[in-house]
Parts: sequence; structure tokens; C-alpha cells
Amino acid sequence: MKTRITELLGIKYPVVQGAMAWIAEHHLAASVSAAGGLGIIAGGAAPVDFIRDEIRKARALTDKPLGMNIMLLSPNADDLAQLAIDEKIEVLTTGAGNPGKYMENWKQAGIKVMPVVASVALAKRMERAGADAVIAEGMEGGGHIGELTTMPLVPQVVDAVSIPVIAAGGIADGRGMAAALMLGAEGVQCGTVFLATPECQISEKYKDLVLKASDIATVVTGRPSGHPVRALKTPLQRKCLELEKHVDNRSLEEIEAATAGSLRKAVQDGNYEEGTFMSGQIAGMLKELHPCADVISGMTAQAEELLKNAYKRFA
Ligand code: TUI
Repeated sequence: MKTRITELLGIKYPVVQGAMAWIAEHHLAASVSAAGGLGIIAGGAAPVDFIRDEIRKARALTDKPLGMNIMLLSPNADDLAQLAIDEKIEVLTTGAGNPGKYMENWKQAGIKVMPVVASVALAKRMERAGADAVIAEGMEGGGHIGELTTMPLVPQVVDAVSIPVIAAGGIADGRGMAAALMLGAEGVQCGTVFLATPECQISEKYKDLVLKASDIATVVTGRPSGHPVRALKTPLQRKCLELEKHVDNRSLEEIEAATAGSLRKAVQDGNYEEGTFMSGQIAGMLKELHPCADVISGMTAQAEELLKNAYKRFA
């Protein structure tokens, strides 16, 4: 399948792996890139030396293009922005903010830049700032999210910009991919589906929770603090929802104390009581593990088949 995204990134399939903090490390990213998608190393809030090491380990596993993500709420964002240049990362994605102040340096370094946007306004601003593509992410996705769902967000962004658009949020198979392409997207970014792969290095408990999740297994917490996050409804999320019923300084402080470091507790320790198990709404579609290569080629083949034969179903 050829789109402006496969051409821009030099990849076989228009499938980008979402940057999941603590999760998207070198095994996962290298597997996705080697399989013909675009693997992304998540910068998260990790130390620069750690991420440099992750990039180099991924490079040792594949010579295909590799991406990195900068989470703009991270105190390390400035240092990671420079690291991407120093390590000659081919593609940068950004999340949870406006990367405008970095764009010129990244463009000068020849990096392809694809900011995640959750609104038309930011998509237009990013196009003006020189972005090569935008990733329009709906709130069906896991982790930090915006307000709009994928279905209304993607076509509105497609209409507002001339650069290619990648759809994200709620896409896990060829049906979702075909739908995204019909909305005008030229690629998809998927996060949650890659949790259910053998290459993903998260705790067994995390994988188990994702595989057992139902359609209504996720909740959004963090709205009062301005950083809404979608995650599986586990004890910590229930506690946060309870505390959010009466928002004051004390409850906000209690939420902050309970959630600090909670993603790491989910990813590394599988701590069910204290972890935040970030996940998108498509977790309910995942029943077993599949290798990254099968996920990527399978979803693209299914999308192609659906698009090719769609007219027959309604004739
Ligand atoms: O960034 C993500 N997903 C994330 S980041 C993350 S780590 C974290 N942990 C705890 C609290 C907060 C973050 C986990 N998941 N996705 C990309 C994304 N970006 N989704 C939505 C946005 C977004 C939202 C508003 C981007 C820009 C924006 O507006 C910025 C502006 O200035 O208009």
C-alpha cells in the first residue's frame, strides 16, 4: 500500500507504532520498523542517557527508519529535542503539547516531524511551522488524550491541512484502518494493539489485563488537573474517580501522590493495586498475542481487501 506517508517515511506499510512512555523501548520499536512499519522509541520522562542507549540498541537490531517521540510535558523535553538531532533520528513525533519552538532546529537537521494533534487549530499551526505530517489522535486512544473522537477529528484535520494526516485512536485492525483511509488519512498510528505482541516488554499482568479487557474496560481520569488519561479501570483509577468527585487542593494533591510513578509500576512491576495500566478502548478487541509483523501486514492486507471489495457488499 502506497500513500504519501509510506513515501515520506520510506516504509512498506503506513502503520506507525504509538509512542507509549515506559513501554515503547528498543525491542518493540525495532520489531515494528523491521516489519515494515515505523517503530518509535518513547522519550517519556526518561533520562537522556537512557534514551540514547535505547536508540542505539534499536539501531543494532534494524537498519530501517526509526522514530522517537517527545512528550512535551516532560521536564526533559529540551534535552531530548537535541538528542534526536545528535542521534540522527529519521522521524520525530510529539505529544501532549505544541512543539513549535523546536521545529526550526529539527527541520534544519533534516528530521521528518509529525506532531500529534487533538484539534484542527493545532494541526494548522503545525503545518505553518513546517510539520511534514500530523497525527490526528482521537480520545478512544490510551494515555493522555484530547476531547474529540477519531471519527470527527480526522476528516476535519484532513480538510484543514495539505500535509498528510495519520489517524490514531481506536484503530486495531484492517476495518479501523480502512475506515481511517476513507476519512482521508494516509496512515494509521496504533498503540494498544502493540501491547498484545510477544515483542512488547511490559509485565505479564499488564498483558493479561489488556487481553481480558472488555469494550467498556477503560476510564478517563485526570480531567480536573487538565491532563486527562485513559487507562484500564483498576483500583487506582477507581480511587482517582472517587477523589475527582470533590475537587479541592487536598484531593488534587492526593491524586498527584497516588499517580506519581504509577505507569512504571504497571509496566515494570505489574502492580495491580497501584499501577496505571494505560490502554485505548480497542483493548476489548484483543484476545491473544500476535507478533508485530503479523499485526502490521495483517491489518494492511485486511484494509486493502475491504477497500477493494467494498462496493460488492452494497451492490
Ligand atoms: O501524548 C500522548 N499520550 C500520552 S503522553 C503520556 S505520559 C503522561 N502521563 C501522565 C500524564 C500525562 C501524560 C501518556 N500518554 N498522546 C498524544 C496526544 N497529544 N494526545 C493528545 C495530545 C494533545 C493534546 C492537546 C496535543 C496537543 C494539545 O494541545 C496543545 C496546544 O497547545 O494546543
